[in-house]
Amino acid sequence: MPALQICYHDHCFDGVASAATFLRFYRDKVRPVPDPALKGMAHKAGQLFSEEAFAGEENAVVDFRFSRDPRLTWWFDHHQSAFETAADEAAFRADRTGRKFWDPAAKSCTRFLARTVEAKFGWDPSPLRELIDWAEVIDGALFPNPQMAVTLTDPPMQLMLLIEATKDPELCPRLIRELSVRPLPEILREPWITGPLSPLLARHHEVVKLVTARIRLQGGVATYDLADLGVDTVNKFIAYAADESTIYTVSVSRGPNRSKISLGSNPWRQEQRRHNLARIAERYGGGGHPAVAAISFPPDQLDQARTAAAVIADELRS
Ligand SMILES: [Mn+2]
Repeated sequence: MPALQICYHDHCFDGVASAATFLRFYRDKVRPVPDPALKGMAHKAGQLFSEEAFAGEENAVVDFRFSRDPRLTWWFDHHQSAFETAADEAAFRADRTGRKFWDPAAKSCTRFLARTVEAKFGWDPSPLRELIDWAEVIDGALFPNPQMAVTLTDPPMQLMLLIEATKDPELCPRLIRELSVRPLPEILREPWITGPLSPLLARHHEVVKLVTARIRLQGGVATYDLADLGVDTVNKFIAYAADESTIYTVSVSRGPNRSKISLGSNPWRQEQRRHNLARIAERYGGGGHPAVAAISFPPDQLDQARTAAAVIADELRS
């Protein structure tokens, strides 16, 4: 049994950064575990936590949903849709361990976690400063303009792409271990990062062109369907870079494990957002944040996903 197991939001910069930050904190302030187990978690239709999710002596979940399982000992999240049921939320509210934390107003789980354990346990976040700051920028979409989020000229933005697009199951766990002990800029120069990045960057620039060509903008809502591409995650900002008058995006994609609707709102036009996207997604069993959310369908229910996407796009136009 591993002394510590960390479940984190997989293929997400904030999920990876939260896991690295938690690992550093845990070793600095709780106990120096040599070899934690790291488990990437994905949203999907149906049961999220398998039996192996809580296989450690201590089990942490970061940037991902709450679980009532008594084996869960640490939890940090900032998703509005953190609780699958009212009973889960009641269990969180009744928790007296002082080790489970939720702030749906936090821009990133990473900075929320860092400032929480700094205040409650006297942890020093300064060795991970760059990582924490970039997680806040990326997960909070605090970019100065949509071009920065689409051209990916900054190395940490390229790392975001690598984390989102990699098919190597060892890459995120390795990153978490390295980011917990070394500064971000140093890791960004490593060949095991720059090597796999170059084909992904080339592919990214192709996808940007392809998505831009497919976008249909109507009534402030950009819709596009990428189900034929077989990609689970596509850069969220392409539509805003393509036409800055876009207020919402509704896209359909299909990865190996799910068909997915992604809902977004223009970070540079939040004053025009009239809908809570997490609430809309929750009606279909999905979730997220007021400004960005997603709905997972079983992989064979692409038609249902497309129908629901059309209904939601109409609702956002009204
Ligand atoms: Mn997050």
